[in-house]
Amino acid sequence: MLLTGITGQDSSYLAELLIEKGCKVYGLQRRTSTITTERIDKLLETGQLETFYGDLADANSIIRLLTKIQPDEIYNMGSMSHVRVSFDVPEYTAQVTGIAPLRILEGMRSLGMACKYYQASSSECFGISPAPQNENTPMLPQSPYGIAKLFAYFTVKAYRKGYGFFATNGILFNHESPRRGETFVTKKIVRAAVKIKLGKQNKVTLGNLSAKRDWGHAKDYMRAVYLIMHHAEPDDFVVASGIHHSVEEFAVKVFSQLGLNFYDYLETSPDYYRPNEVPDLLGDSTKIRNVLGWKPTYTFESLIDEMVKSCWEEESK
Ligand code: NAP
Ligand code: F7E
Repeated sequence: MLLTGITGQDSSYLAELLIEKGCKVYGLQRRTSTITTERIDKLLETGQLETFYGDLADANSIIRLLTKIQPDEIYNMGSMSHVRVSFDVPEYTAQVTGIAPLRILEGMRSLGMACKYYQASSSECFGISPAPQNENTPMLPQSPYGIAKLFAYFTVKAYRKGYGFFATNGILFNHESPRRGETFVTKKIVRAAVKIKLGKQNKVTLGNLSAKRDWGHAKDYMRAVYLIMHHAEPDDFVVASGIHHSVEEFAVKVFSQLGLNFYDYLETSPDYYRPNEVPDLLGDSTKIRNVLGWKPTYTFESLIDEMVKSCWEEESK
């Protein structure tokens, strides 16, 4: 198995799941000036996960890795995954999030590889399409990130239809965990609330509080990814909880869990608004529930509970 984005939130859970199932996992890791393997250090120690340097922007490094590993399955989890930042680096986002999947699929085609391919597609592609969104909802992306993911999504469909590839899309709605990157809104709010409670921080500065998101847990969503890749047919599936909340509701809940009034600590800044916002993402995951029998085990409340507890342990050490 080859996972790109091996140092990210999702790949860390997916690698754990694949290793539990007895697979040997290889990861593509990019070079960074600081160490980024915190989420996978335990797996690296076991020897069941091995990483190689490469970059999604570098076709030769991808081809070399495909040739060396000859994977049965490729999970393309790597990307420039921050929607707000994609407005600052749109061309880079197009390269890494949009064109890299094409690089991998073309690599497979050139090398005559018959391996399965999973593409980490995103609900951000639905953009301003009215909620709820499912596999048949028109995609109207609003950000360079969403547009890049749209390119990748349709590339996968074209390679499946045109060349008979076992190429799949998981259209995942927002999924979080204690391992979520620090600059995504859920983790930012949890970290701030915990630090405020411990007297280490005075306020939290946020952008648009009215946007609604359908938040689930990354662990549940990686089970869905596994099921998608082990279904008899390659297909596309929406993965979502089916419940949405506003950013404000999320923050009020986190702060009140710690006995704090969110509004006493809130500051807003235009820095955290986006040129275009996606106002309401709410997934209809009927297809994956019926066809693959997937359902989430975490609720909105248990997700928050786990994130707050884990952050509290880290901050109160
Ligand atoms: P993440 O934590 O931000 O991880 C992204 C990974 O991609 C990191 O390992 C990162 O490496 C790597 N990466 C970035 N640029 C790269 C490059 N040029 N070459 C090689 N690797 C590169 O994201 P995630 O939450 O795990 O999400 C996994 C995938 O699902 C992403 O494709 C994301 O766009 C997509 N997705 C996420 C969600 C969600 O809610 N989490 C929802 C839908 C779709 P560094 O550690 O070095 O930065
Ligand atoms: O923003 C609002 C912001 O950055 C959620 C990625 O995993 O999910 C994620 O993208 C909402 C937006 O996630 C702040 O305007 C307010 O409406 O946590 P986020 P996202 O943009 O939905 C999709 C499905 C992906 O595919 C992506 O990879 O929260 N918001 N104030 C804020 N957002 C951030 N980051 N920071 C704020 O201060």
